[in-house]
Amino acid sequence: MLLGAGRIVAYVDDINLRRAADRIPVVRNRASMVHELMKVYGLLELMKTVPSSPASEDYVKLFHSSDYINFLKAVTHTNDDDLSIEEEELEDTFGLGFDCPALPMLWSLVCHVAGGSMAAARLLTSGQASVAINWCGGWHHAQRDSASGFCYVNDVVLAIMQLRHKFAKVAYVDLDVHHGDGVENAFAFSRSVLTVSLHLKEDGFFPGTGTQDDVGEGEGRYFCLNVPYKAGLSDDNFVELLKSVVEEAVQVFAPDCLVVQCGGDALALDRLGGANISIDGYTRALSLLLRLQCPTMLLGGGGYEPANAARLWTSLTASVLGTSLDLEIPEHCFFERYGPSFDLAVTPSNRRDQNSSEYLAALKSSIKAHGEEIQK
Ligand code: ZLV
Ligand code: CA
Ligand code: ZN
Repeated sequence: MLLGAGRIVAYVDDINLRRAADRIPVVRNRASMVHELMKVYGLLELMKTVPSSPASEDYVKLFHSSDYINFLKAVTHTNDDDLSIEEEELEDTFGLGFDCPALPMLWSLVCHVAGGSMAAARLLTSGQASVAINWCGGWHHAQRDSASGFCYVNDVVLAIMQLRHKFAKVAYVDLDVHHGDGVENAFAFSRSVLTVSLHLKEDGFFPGTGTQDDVGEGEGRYFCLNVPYKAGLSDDNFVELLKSVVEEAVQVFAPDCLVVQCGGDALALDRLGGANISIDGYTRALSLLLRLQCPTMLLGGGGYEPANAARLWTSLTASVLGTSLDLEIPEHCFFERYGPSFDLAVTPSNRRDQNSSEYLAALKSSIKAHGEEIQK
Protein backbone atom coordinates (compact mmCIF):
# COMPACT_ATOMS: atom_id res chain seq x y z
CA MET A 1 0.00 0.00 0.00
CA LEU A 2 1.43 3.38 -1.02
CA LEU A 3 0.33 6.18 1.27
CA GLY A 4 2.09 9.40 0.61
CA ALA A 5 1.42 10.68 -2.89
CA GLY A 6 2.79 14.19 -3.41
CA ARG A 7 4.20 14.57 0.08
CA ILE A 8 7.63 15.88 1.01
CA VAL A 9 9.01 13.29 3.38
CA ALA A 10 11.94 14.04 5.70
CA TYR A 11 13.80 11.63 7.94
CA VAL A 12 15.74 12.63 11.05
CA ASP A 13 19.09 10.92 10.57
CA ASP A 14 21.79 11.47 13.16
CA ILE A 15 24.46 9.01 14.24
CA ASN A 16 24.68 10.44 17.76
CA LEU A 17 20.93 10.21 18.19
CA ARG A 18 21.02 6.56 17.07
CA ARG A 19 23.94 5.81 19.40
CA ALA A 20 21.97 7.32 22.30
CA ALA A 21 18.78 5.38 21.45
CA ASP A 22 20.83 2.19 20.99
CA ARG A 23 21.85 2.40 24.65
CA ILE A 24 18.32 2.02 26.00
CA PRO A 25 18.62 -1.48 27.50
CA VAL A 26 15.37 -3.12 26.33
CA VAL A 27 15.89 -1.95 22.74
CA ARG A 28 19.67 -2.15 22.54
CA ASN A 29 20.96 -1.58 18.98
CA ARG A 30 17.43 -1.33 17.60
CA ALA A 31 17.90 2.22 16.31
CA SER A 32 20.91 1.12 14.24
CA MET A 33 19.05 -1.91 12.90
CA VAL A 34 16.16 0.29 11.75
CA HIS A 35 18.48 2.77 10.06
CA GLU A 36 20.59 0.10 8.34
CA LEU A 37 17.51 -1.68 6.99
CA MET A 38 16.12 1.56 5.57
CA LYS A 39 19.53 2.28 4.06
CA VAL A 40 20.03 -1.11 2.41
CA TYR A 41 16.57 -0.81 0.85
CA GLY A 42 17.66 2.51 -0.67
CA LEU A 43 15.05 4.58 1.18
CA LEU A 44 17.48 7.23 2.37
CA GLU A 45 18.01 8.40 -1.22
CA LEU A 46 14.28 8.91 -1.69
CA MET A 47 13.78 11.45 1.09
CA LYS A 48 15.31 14.48 2.65
CA THR A 49 17.58 13.36 5.49
CA VAL A 50 18.03 15.91 8.24
CA PRO A 51 20.49 15.82 11.14
CA SER A 52 19.46 16.58 14.69
CA SER A 53 21.38 18.06 17.57
CA PRO A 54 20.93 17.51 21.28
CA ALA A 55 18.23 19.61 22.90
CA SER A 56 19.26 22.18 25.48
CA GLU A 57 18.38 21.98 29.16
CA ASP A 58 16.01 24.93 28.67
CA TYR A 59 14.18 23.00 25.96
CA VAL A 60 13.79 19.87 28.14
CA LYS A 61 12.57 22.14 30.97
CA LEU A 62 9.64 23.28 28.85
CA PHE A 63 7.93 20.11 30.04
CA HIS A 64 10.05 18.42 32.72
CA SER A 65 10.51 19.82 36.22
CA SER A 66 13.83 21.34 37.31
CA ASP A 67 13.98 18.85 40.19
CA TYR A 68 13.74 15.89 37.79
CA ILE A 69 16.29 17.37 35.40
CA ASN A 70 18.71 18.12 38.22
CA PHE A 71 18.32 14.55 39.42
CA LEU A 72 19.03 13.14 35.93
CA LYS A 73 22.11 15.29 35.67
CA ALA A 74 23.27 14.28 39.16
CA VAL A 75 22.80 10.57 38.35
CA THR A 76 24.78 11.07 35.16
CA HIS A 77 27.69 12.59 36.98
CA THR A 78 27.81 9.99 39.71
CA ASN A 79 29.58 6.70 39.13
CA ASP A 80 27.97 3.46 40.29
CA ASP A 81 30.18 3.15 43.38
CA ASP A 82 29.17 6.58 44.59
CA LEU A 83 25.50 5.89 44.05
CA SER A 84 24.43 5.22 47.61
CA ILE A 85 20.73 4.94 46.69
CA GLU A 86 19.33 1.39 46.52
CA GLU A 87 17.40 0.26 43.40
CA GLU A 88 14.03 0.34 45.17
CA GLU A 89 14.71 3.78 46.51
CA LEU A 90 15.62 4.95 43.00
CA GLU A 91 12.23 3.75 41.74
CA ASP A 92 10.58 6.09 44.23
CA THR A 93 12.99 8.87 43.28
CA PHE A 94 11.90 10.28 39.96
CA GLY A 95 10.99 6.84 38.58
CA LEU A 96 14.52 5.56 38.09
CA GLY A 97 14.96 1.87 38.85
CA PHE A 98 13.99 -1.41 37.24
CA ASP A 99 12.31 -0.23 34.03
CA CYS A 100 14.44 2.90 33.80
CA PRO A 101 17.89 2.14 35.17
CA ALA A 102 20.33 4.93 35.91
CA LEU A 103 22.40 4.56 32.73
CA PRO A 104 25.83 6.04 32.09
CA MET A 105 25.60 9.32 30.18
CA LEU A 106 21.88 9.49 30.89
CA TRP A 107 21.60 13.24 30.54
CA SER A 108 23.21 13.12 27.09
CA LEU A 109 20.75 10.37 26.08
CA VAL A 110 17.84 12.54 27.22
CA CYS A 111 19.08 15.58 25.24
CA HIS A 112 19.67 13.55 22.07
CA VAL A 113 16.28 11.84 22.19
CA ALA A 114 14.49 15.15 22.82
CA GLY A 115 16.56 16.77 20.06
CA GLY A 116 15.49 14.17 17.47
CA SER A 117 11.80 14.90 17.80
CA MET A 118 12.51 18.63 18.10
CA ALA A 119 14.20 18.41 14.67
CA ALA A 120 11.15 16.60 13.29
CA ALA A 121 8.86 19.32 14.71
CA ARG A 122 10.98 22.04 13.06
CA LEU A 123 10.69 20.31 9.69
CA LEU A 124 6.92 20.63 9.95
CA THR A 125 6.73 24.13 11.45
CA SER A 126 9.12 25.49 8.82
CA GLY A 127 7.14 23.85 6.03
CA GLN A 128 10.24 21.97 4.83
CA ALA A 129 8.38 18.67 5.05
CA SER A 130 4.82 17.44 5.11
CA VAL A 131 5.82 14.16 6.77
CA ALA A 132 8.70 14.16 9.29
CA ILE A 133 9.98 10.84 10.63
CA ASN A 134 11.96 10.14 13.80
CA TRP A 135 12.04 6.42 14.54
CA CYS A 136 14.27 7.12 17.60
CA GLY A 137 11.41 9.03 19.28
CA GLY A 138 8.05 8.14 20.78
CA TRP A 139 8.88 7.80 24.50
CA HIS A 140 5.33 8.41 25.60
CA HIS A 141 5.39 7.37 29.30
CA ALA A 142 7.82 9.93 30.75
CA GLN A 143 6.03 12.28 33.14
CA ARG A 144 6.80 15.87 34.10
CA ASP A 145 8.86 14.78 37.09
CA SER A 146 9.60 11.12 36.57
CA ALA A 147 10.89 8.51 34.20
CA SER A 148 8.50 5.63 33.48
CA GLY A 149 8.33 2.51 31.33
CA PHE A 150 11.75 2.79 29.61
CA CYS A 151 11.09 6.50 28.92
CA TYR A 152 13.37 9.10 30.50
CA VAL A 153 12.21 12.11 28.52
CA ASN A 154 8.89 12.76 26.85
CA ASP A 155 10.14 13.81 23.42
CA VAL A 156 6.53 13.55 22.16
CA VAL A 157 5.16 16.17 24.58
CA LEU A 158 8.09 18.49 23.87
CA ALA A 159 7.62 18.11 20.10
CA ILE A 160 3.87 18.78 20.34
CA MET A 161 4.64 21.93 22.36
CA GLN A 162 6.87 23.10 19.49
CA LEU A 163 4.26 22.24 16.88
CA ARG A 164 1.74 24.34 18.80
CA HIS A 165 3.76 27.50 18.02
CA LYS A 166 2.67 27.13 14.41
CA PHE A 167 -0.34 24.78 14.46
CA ALA A 168 -3.34 25.76 16.58
CA LYS A 169 -4.70 22.22 16.87
CA VAL A 170 -2.56 19.10 17.09
CA ALA A 171 -3.96 15.55 17.11
CA TYR A 172 -1.84 12.79 18.64
CA VAL A 173 -2.59 9.15 17.81
CA ASP A 174 -0.73 6.45 19.73
CA LEU A 175 -0.63 3.00 18.09
CA ASP A 176 1.80 1.49 20.64
CA VAL A 177 0.30 -1.47 22.53
CA HIS A 178 0.72 0.51 25.78
CA HIS A 179 -1.35 3.49 26.92
CA GLY A 180 0.29 6.81 26.02
CA ASP A 181 -0.20 8.08 29.57
CA GLY A 182 2.58 10.69 29.69
CA VAL A 183 1.32 12.50 26.60
CA GLU A 184 -2.28 12.26 27.75
CA ASN A 185 -1.47 13.66 31.20
CA ALA A 186 0.52 16.55 29.72
CA PHE A 187 -2.44 17.72 27.62
CA ALA A 188 -5.37 16.43 29.69
CA PHE A 189 -6.61 19.97 30.36
CA SER A 190 -6.12 21.24 26.81
CA ARG A 191 -8.63 21.60 23.98
CA SER A 192 -5.83 22.37 21.53
CA VAL A 193 -4.34 18.88 21.62
CA LEU A 194 -6.50 15.82 21.04
CA THR A 195 -4.76 12.74 22.42
CA VAL A 196 -5.85 9.31 21.26
CA SER A 197 -4.40 5.99 22.42
CA LEU A 198 -5.29 2.48 21.38
CA HIS A 199 -3.85 -0.03 23.82
CA LEU A 200 -4.10 -3.44 25.41
CA LYS A 201 -5.92 -3.21 28.73
CA GLU A 202 -5.86 -6.23 30.99
CA ASP A 203 -4.99 -6.86 34.62
CA GLY A 204 -1.33 -6.27 35.33
CA PHE A 205 -0.53 -4.85 31.90
CA PHE A 206 1.54 -1.66 32.06
CA PRO A 207 0.71 1.16 32.83
CA GLY A 208 -2.84 0.14 33.80
CA THR A 209 -4.47 3.45 32.85
CA GLY A 210 -6.54 4.47 29.82
CA THR A 211 -10.09 3.22 30.26
CA GLN A 212 -12.69 4.50 27.80
CA ASP A 213 -14.09 6.68 30.60
CA ASP A 214 -10.82 8.55 30.83
CA VAL A 215 -11.69 11.47 28.55
CA GLY A 216 -9.63 14.43 29.75
CA GLU A 217 -10.14 17.01 32.47
CA GLY A 218 -11.76 20.40 32.93
CA GLU A 219 -11.58 22.45 29.71
CA GLY A 220 -9.95 19.45 28.04
CA ARG A 221 -12.85 17.09 28.72
CA TYR A 222 -13.50 14.94 25.62
CA PHE A 223 -10.17 15.95 24.09
CA CYS A 224 -8.66 12.64 25.27
CA LEU A 225 -9.79 9.47 23.62
CA ASN A 226 -8.87 6.03 24.94
CA VAL A 227 -9.53 2.84 23.03
CA PRO A 228 -8.68 -0.10 25.31
CA TYR A 229 -8.73 -3.53 23.71
CA LYS A 230 -8.25 -7.12 24.84
CA ALA A 231 -5.49 -9.56 23.93
CA GLY A 232 -5.07 -10.92 20.41
CA LEU A 233 -6.51 -7.90 18.57
CA SER A 234 -6.59 -8.69 14.83
CA ASP A 235 -5.78 -6.40 11.90
CA ASP A 236 -9.41 -6.10 10.89
CA ASN A 237 -10.57 -5.14 14.37
CA PHE A 238 -7.66 -2.72 14.82
CA VAL A 239 -8.45 -0.96 11.54
CA GLU A 240 -12.18 -1.03 12.29
CA LEU A 241 -11.59 0.68 15.67
CA LEU A 242 -9.54 3.35 13.93
CA LYS A 243 -12.22 3.85 11.29
CA SER A 244 -15.24 3.87 13.54
CA VAL A 245 -14.00 5.78 16.56
CA VAL A 246 -10.64 7.42 15.95
CA GLU A 247 -11.16 8.70 12.41
CA GLU A 248 -14.44 10.36 13.24
CA ALA A 249 -13.15 12.08 16.40
CA VAL A 250 -10.03 13.30 14.62
CA GLN A 251 -12.02 14.51 11.61
CA VAL A 252 -14.40 16.45 13.83
CA PHE A 253 -11.46 17.93 15.75
CA ALA A 254 -9.97 19.00 12.36
CA PRO A 255 -6.30 19.19 13.41
CA ASP A 256 -3.76 21.44 11.72
CA CYS A 257 -1.08 18.86 12.41
CA LEU A 258 -0.90 15.19 13.32
CA VAL A 259 1.59 13.20 15.40
CA VAL A 260 1.46 9.41 15.14
CA GLN A 261 3.35 7.26 17.63
CA CYS A 262 3.90 4.03 15.67
CA GLY A 263 5.17 1.86 18.56
CA GLY A 264 5.76 -1.58 17.07
CA ASP A 265 4.85 -3.66 20.09
CA ALA A 266 1.28 -4.27 18.89
CA LEU A 267 2.86 -6.49 16.21
CA ALA A 268 2.10 -10.19 16.43
CA LEU A 269 4.38 -12.10 18.81
CA ASP A 270 6.05 -9.04 20.31
CA ARG A 271 7.88 -10.03 23.51
CA LEU A 272 6.05 -7.40 25.59
CA GLY A 273 2.93 -7.06 23.49
CA GLY A 274 -0.24 -9.10 23.36
CA ALA A 275 -1.96 -7.83 20.22
CA ASN A 276 -1.78 -9.61 16.87
CA ILE A 277 -1.26 -6.91 14.28
CA SER A 278 0.70 -7.40 11.05
CA ILE A 279 2.68 -4.82 9.12
CA ASP A 280 -0.26 -4.63 6.74
CA GLY A 281 -2.54 -3.75 9.69
CA TYR A 282 -0.25 -0.87 10.74
CA THR A 283 -0.02 0.30 7.12
CA ARG A 284 -3.81 0.38 6.78
CA ALA A 285 -4.06 2.26 10.09
CA LEU A 286 -1.53 4.85 8.99
CA SER A 287 -3.16 5.27 5.59
CA LEU A 288 -6.43 6.22 7.32
CA LEU A 289 -4.63 8.87 9.33
CA LEU A 290 -2.68 10.24 6.36
CA ARG A 291 -5.97 10.78 4.54
CA LEU A 292 -6.45 13.77 6.84
CA GLN A 293 -3.88 15.50 4.60
CA CYS A 294 -2.22 17.52 7.32
CA PRO A 295 1.46 17.86 8.24
CA THR A 296 2.35 14.65 10.04
CA MET A 297 5.11 13.51 12.38
CA LEU A 298 5.83 9.79 12.63
CA LEU A 299 7.56 8.52 15.75
CA GLY A 300 8.69 5.12 16.99
CA GLY A 301 8.18 3.84 20.53
CA GLY A 302 7.87 0.24 21.71
CA GLY A 303 8.82 -2.78 19.61
CA TYR A 304 10.71 -5.46 21.49
CA GLU A 305 11.58 -7.77 18.64
CA PRO A 306 14.12 -5.37 17.13
CA ALA A 307 14.09 -7.04 13.73
CA ASN A 308 10.29 -6.73 13.57
CA ALA A 309 10.35 -3.08 14.61
CA ALA A 310 12.90 -2.50 11.84
CA ARG A 311 10.70 -4.36 9.36
CA LEU A 312 7.67 -2.30 10.41
CA TRP A 313 9.24 1.15 10.35
CA THR A 314 11.06 0.45 7.09
CA SER A 315 7.80 -0.71 5.53
CA LEU A 316 5.87 2.31 6.82
CA THR A 317 8.56 4.64 5.48
CA ALA A 318 8.38 2.98 2.07
CA SER A 319 4.60 3.29 2.06
CA VAL A 320 4.73 6.98 2.88
CA LEU A 321 7.28 7.44 0.11
CA GLY A 322 5.02 5.64 -2.33
CA THR A 323 7.52 2.92 -3.08
CA SER A 324 7.32 -0.82 -2.65
CA LEU A 325 10.04 -3.10 -1.32
CA ASP A 326 11.34 -6.51 -2.28
CA LEU A 327 10.21 -9.09 0.31
CA GLU A 328 13.69 -10.56 0.50
CA ILE A 329 15.83 -8.69 3.04
CA PRO A 330 19.04 -7.55 1.29
CA GLU A 331 22.41 -8.58 2.70
CA HIS A 332 23.71 -5.98 5.19
CA CYS A 333 25.48 -5.77 8.56
CA PHE A 334 22.45 -6.94 10.61
CA PHE A 335 21.27 -9.51 8.03
CA GLU A 336 21.59 -12.51 10.37
CA ARG A 337 19.10 -10.89 12.81
CA TYR A 338 16.31 -11.42 10.26
CA GLY A 339 16.49 -15.21 10.25
CA PRO A 340 15.07 -17.72 9.79
CA SER A 341 12.71 -16.13 7.25
CA PHE A 342 14.98 -13.34 5.99
CA ASP A 343 11.91 -11.63 4.61
CA LEU A 344 10.20 -8.36 5.36
CA ALA A 345 6.78 -9.62 6.38
CA VAL A 346 5.41 -9.77 9.92
CA THR A 347 2.18 -11.70 9.67
CA PRO A 348 -0.48 -12.38 12.33
CA SER A 349 -0.12 -15.47 14.51
CA ASN A 350 -3.01 -17.90 14.90
CA ARG A 351 -3.90 -16.75 18.43
CA ARG A 352 -7.56 -16.06 19.22
CA ASP A 353 -8.80 -12.48 19.17
CA GLN A 354 -10.41 -11.96 22.58
CA ASN A 355 -12.19 -8.82 21.35
CA SER A 356 -15.68 -10.20 20.74
CA SER A 357 -18.05 -8.31 18.47
CA GLU A 358 -20.13 -7.51 21.58
CA TYR A 359 -17.11 -6.03 23.35
CA LEU A 360 -16.18 -3.94 20.32
CA ALA A 361 -19.75 -2.73 19.79
CA ALA A 362 -20.02 -1.65 23.45
CA LEU A 363 -16.64 0.07 23.24
CA LYS A 364 -17.62 1.96 20.09
CA SER A 365 -20.93 3.12 21.48
CA SER A 366 -19.39 4.30 24.75
CA ILE A 367 -16.79 6.32 22.86
CA LYS A 368 -19.20 7.76 20.28
CA ALA A 369 -20.07 10.73 22.51
CA HIS A 370 -16.64 12.17 21.76
CA GLY A 371 -17.37 13.33 18.25
CA GLU A 372 -20.50 15.13 19.41
CA GLU A 373 -18.75 16.76 22.38
CA ILE A 374 -15.74 17.89 20.34
CA GLN A 375 -18.09 19.53 17.83
CA LYS A 376 -19.79 21.69 20.47
O1 ZLV B 1 6.62 0.40 24.78
O2 ZLV B 1 10.73 -5.11 33.54
O3 ZLV B 1 5.27 -3.65 34.20
C1 ZLV B 1 7.16 2.72 25.02
C2 ZLV B 1 6.54 1.47 25.66
O4 ZLV B 1 5.18 1.78 25.81
C3 ZLV B 1 6.12 -2.81 34.42
N1 ZLV B 1 6.83 -2.25 33.47
C4 ZLV B 1 6.44 -2.36 35.82
C5 ZLV B 1 5.38 -1.70 36.59
C6 ZLV B 1 5.67 -2.61 37.68
N2 ZLV B 1 6.45 -3.41 36.76
C7 ZLV B 1 7.57 -4.05 37.32
C8 ZLV B 1 8.89 -3.65 36.88
C9 ZLV B 1 9.41 -4.62 35.93
C10 ZLV B 1 10.86 -4.40 35.79
C11 ZLV B 1 11.45 -5.20 34.71
C12 ZLV B 1 11.16 -5.75 32.45
C13 ZLV B 1 12.41 -6.35 32.43
C14 ZLV B 1 12.83 -7.00 31.29
C15 ZLV B 1 12.00 -7.03 30.20
C16 ZLV B 1 10.74 -6.43 30.24
C17 ZLV B 1 10.33 -5.78 31.37
C18 ZLV B 1 9.03 -5.14 31.40
N3 ZLV B 1 8.69 -4.00 32.00
C19 ZLV B 1 7.90 -5.56 30.73
N4 ZLV B 1 6.90 -4.68 30.94
C20 ZLV B 1 7.42 -3.73 31.69
C21 ZLV B 1 6.66 -2.54 32.08
C22 ZLV B 1 7.07 -1.32 31.27
C23 ZLV B 1 6.63 -1.37 29.85
C24 ZLV B 1 7.06 -0.12 29.14
C25 ZLV B 1 6.58 -0.03 27.71
C26 ZLV B 1 7.20 1.12 26.99
C27 ZLV B 1 8.55 2.70 24.70
CA1 CA C 1 -1.17 3.21 22.57
ZN1 ZN D 1 4.72 -0.03 24.24
